[in-house]
Amino acid sequence: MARKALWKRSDKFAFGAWTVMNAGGDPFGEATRPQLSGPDAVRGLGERDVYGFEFHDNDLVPIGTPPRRRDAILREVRKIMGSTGIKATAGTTNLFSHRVFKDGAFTSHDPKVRAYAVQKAMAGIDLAAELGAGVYIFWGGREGAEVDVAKDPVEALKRFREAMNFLCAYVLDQGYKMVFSIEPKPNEPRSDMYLATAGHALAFIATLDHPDMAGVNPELAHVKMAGLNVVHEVAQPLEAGKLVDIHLNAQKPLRFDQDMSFGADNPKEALLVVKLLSDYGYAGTKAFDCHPYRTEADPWDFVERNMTAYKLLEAKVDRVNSDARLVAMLEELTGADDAGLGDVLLSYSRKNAAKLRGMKFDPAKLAERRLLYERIDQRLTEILLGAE
Ligand code: GCO
Ligand code: MN
Repeated sequence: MARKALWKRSDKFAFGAWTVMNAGGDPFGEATRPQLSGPDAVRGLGERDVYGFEFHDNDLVPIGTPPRRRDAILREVRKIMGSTGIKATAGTTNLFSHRVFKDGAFTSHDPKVRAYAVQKAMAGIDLAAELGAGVYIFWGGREGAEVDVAKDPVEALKRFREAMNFLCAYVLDQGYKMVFSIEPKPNEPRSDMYLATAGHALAFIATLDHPDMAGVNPELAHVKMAGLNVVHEVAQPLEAGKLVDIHLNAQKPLRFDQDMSFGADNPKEALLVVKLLSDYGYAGTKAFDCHPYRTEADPWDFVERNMTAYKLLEAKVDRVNSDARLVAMLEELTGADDAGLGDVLLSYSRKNAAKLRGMKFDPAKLAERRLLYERIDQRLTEILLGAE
């Protein structure tokens, strides 16, 4: 891309190393571009002023790597981090590729598989700590079912919780500065997965031994696969103080996991996600989890377009927030006259309840208030399309 880069490291963009390591293979066809190694992926991202990378244990250290080779890979990655300035922002465990996890990892029926999964996660956590990653992601890729009669979902959640509790205690015991992040997904690769949305994950986190140690990284494409609202999916953990990371991408609703670049499908929706993060001062990393089109020869245009899209949308958010017509319409909408209400709705007390009971309302009159949604939505569309 000839254009001057719009992003800076301080934007805190990250990419999964696996996004650029994706070589274009899909369930129907072979790879279409060369396979990058983990260190090469990190180097390529670092050279493009990306703030951070996220990684699975096996993106850097394949299963079965002897300890000396592992340490040599880590030295190489640290060197790349030093020379390019990129940081390791989040680690995670690959608990889905190996056939041992064909029926789940933490939720497998087989206690030996569960133990292997927890052992693998412990080693992944060590790796993440060694590289300085402050977030550790749990995406339950194989935690689900095709045959519900064969796996009790209550028991499965209990097993998931046992694993998370064990690993939280491990992190505390090691003295690592790390928070866990659950990444929800409704389906794919399993027919149905546990912890399908941010709401499921938040409810589950509240049941952990150390709920303060865990948050959520919603992924836009995941919730769209279920036909749900991406802005709401991000808002729920944000409002709960639990948004510890985010996976940005795009997806047409109700389809297979397309993992398209941020903004590629629905720019208005992408704009509203950026607006949410920016209006509420989200300070964590903004990670892109998608992959280049299979037709690409290398992943670098893909990397640049995702960050460029975010920055262009961010500039639009400033336009939206300072647009006099839009601001005036929103103020009219949200600044309803509450004279006489006082603090009656702020909290329950017998006094407030008595006051509320005695109030007179005229619902027909209240219903007369104009709600300029057509104009508001149109104004947003106009700003997005670059109209004056
Ligand atoms: C997917 C997921 C993964 C996870 C990754 C880290 O649908 O494949 O989004 O890419 O984000 O495994 O948890
Ligand atoms: Mn993801």
